[in-house]
Amino acid sequence: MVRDGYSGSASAYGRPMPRSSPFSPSFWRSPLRGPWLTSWLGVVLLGGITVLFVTGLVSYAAYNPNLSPVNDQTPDKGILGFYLFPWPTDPHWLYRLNQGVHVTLGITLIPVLLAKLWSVVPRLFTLPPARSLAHALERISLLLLVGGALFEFVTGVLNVQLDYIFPGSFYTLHFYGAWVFFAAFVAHVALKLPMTLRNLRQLREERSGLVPADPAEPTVSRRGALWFVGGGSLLLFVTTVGQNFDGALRRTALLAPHGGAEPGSGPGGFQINKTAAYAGIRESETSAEAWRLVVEGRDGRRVRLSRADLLDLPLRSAALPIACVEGWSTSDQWWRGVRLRDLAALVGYAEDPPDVFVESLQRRGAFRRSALRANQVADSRSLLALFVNGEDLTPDHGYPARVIVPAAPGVLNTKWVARLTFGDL
Ligand code: HEM
Ligand SMILES: Nc1nc2c(c(=O)[nH]1)N[C@H]1C(S)=C(S)[C@@H](COP(=O)(O)O)O[C@H]1N2
Ligand SMILES: [Mo]
Repeated sequence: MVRDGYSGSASAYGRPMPRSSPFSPSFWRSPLRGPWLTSWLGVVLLGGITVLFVTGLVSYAAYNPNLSPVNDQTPDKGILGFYLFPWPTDPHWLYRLNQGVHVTLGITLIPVLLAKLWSVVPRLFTLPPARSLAHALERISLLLLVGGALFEFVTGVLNVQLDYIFPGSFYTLHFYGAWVFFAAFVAHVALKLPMTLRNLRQLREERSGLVPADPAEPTVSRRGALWFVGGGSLLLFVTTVGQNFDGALRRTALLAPHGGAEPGSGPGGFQINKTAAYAGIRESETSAEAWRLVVEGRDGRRVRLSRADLLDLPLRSAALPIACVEGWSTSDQWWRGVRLRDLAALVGYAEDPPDVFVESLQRRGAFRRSALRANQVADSRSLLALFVNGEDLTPDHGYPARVIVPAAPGVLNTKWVARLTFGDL
C-alpha cells in the first residue's frame, strides 16, 4: 500500500486496514472524488458562504442591539459587536433584501455543502487522529470547519422551519457559531486556495489523497455530478424564494414555514407571524372603551389617547413591507396612521425626536417590547399604523395600533401597542 503521508493512515499502526474499514483508503472507491470536483464545489461555497456571513452580521446590526437590551439577543458579544452601526431607514426594502438573500441562499447552498462534505469524506477518517502538533492543529481546524458548517446550517433551517424553537438562544448560538465557523473557513480557504486555482486552470489533476486508490466503475461523469448538485440547489431555490413575494409566487414557496395562521384574503391578507390569539390578546382589551395608548416624554409629560383621539391627529400613509428574520417578507403594504414624530411632539419633543421604547399589550413573549433609534422615529414614513390597505388593522396584524418603520426587521414592528416612551435610551 502506498503511504502518501496524509491519508495513508491505514499503515500507521503497521498493519493494513481491512477494506471494509472507512479508515482504509481502499474503502472509498467513487471515481468522482478528486480535486477537480472538490475545487469547483469549494469555489461556489467561497462566494456563497462569504455572502451568508456578511448578510448574517448585517441582520444582527439591523436590530440596533446596542440601543436597548430588549433588541439584543447576544448581550455578551463583546468585541464581536465592533462593526455595529445605526441601522438606516433607506432604502425601505433594505432588510427585506438582506434577509431574503440570507435565508434563500443558505437553503440553496445545502446541496453544495453536502456534496463538498461527501467529496472530502475520506479525509475525515485518519488514524491515528493526530501525528504531530501541526497535524493536531489542522485536525482541530477541520473539526471547527465541518462542525461549524453543519451547526450553522442546521440551526438556521430549524429556526425558519420550526419557528423559533430555541427562543432567544437561537440568535446567540447562530451568531457565535458564525464567527467560529467563518474563522475556520478563512483558514481553510487560505490553505486551499492556491491548490483550488491550480486545479481549475489545469487539465491534469494534481496528486491528491482524494483520488481513490482503487476506483470503482463510474456511473456518472464528474460534470454530471455537478449538474446533479446544481439541480438540487435549483429545486430548493425555486421552492423557497417565493416566500418573499405575494400571490401566485408565494404559493410556489413549498418549503416556507406553514402551519401558521392563514392570512386569508382582503386588505389584511398578507402573512401573519403571531396571531392575536397566540399572543394572548383579548378582544376586551382592544375595544374602543378599553384600549388607551399611553405616550410619555420629556419631563414626565404623559398623554392617554383613545383610538378616536388618534384619528383626530394628522394621518399619514407609507408603503412598507413586513420583512421577518425568518426570511419571508411581504411586498409593500399601504399603511395609514400617526407619524411617530408627531406623537413625540405631543410629549415635548417638537424638534429632533429622540429614541422610543415601545410596549405591547402582550404580557409574555420575546417580541412584546422593542426600541427604535432617533433616526427611525424621525423618518416621516415611521407610523403608529391604524389602518392597512384602506381598512382597520385586523386583530392579527396588530389592531388597534402597531408600529411600522421603513427598512427595519419585522420584530421591531410591534403589534397591539399600548405604550410609547420617548427619550434617549
Ligand atoms: C462549508 C465550507 C467548507 C467545508 C465544510 C469544507 C471541508 C473540507 C474538508 C473537511 C476537507 C478535507 C481537508 C483536508 O484533508 O485537508 C476539504 C478539502 C479541500 N477544500 Fe474545503 N471545505 C469548505 C469550503 C471550501 C472552499 C470555500 C474551498 C475553495 C476556496 C475549498 C477547497 C478545498 C480544497 C481544494 C480541498 C483539498 C482537496 C484535496 O486535498 O485534494 N473548500 N474541505
Ligand atoms: N406584540 C408583538 N408584536 C410583534 C410580534 C409579536 O410576536 N408580538 N412579532 C413581530 C414579528 S417577529 C414580525 S415578523 C411582525 C409580523 O407582522 P405581521 O404578523 O403583521 O405580518 O410583527 C412583529 N410584531
Ligand atoms: Mo419576525
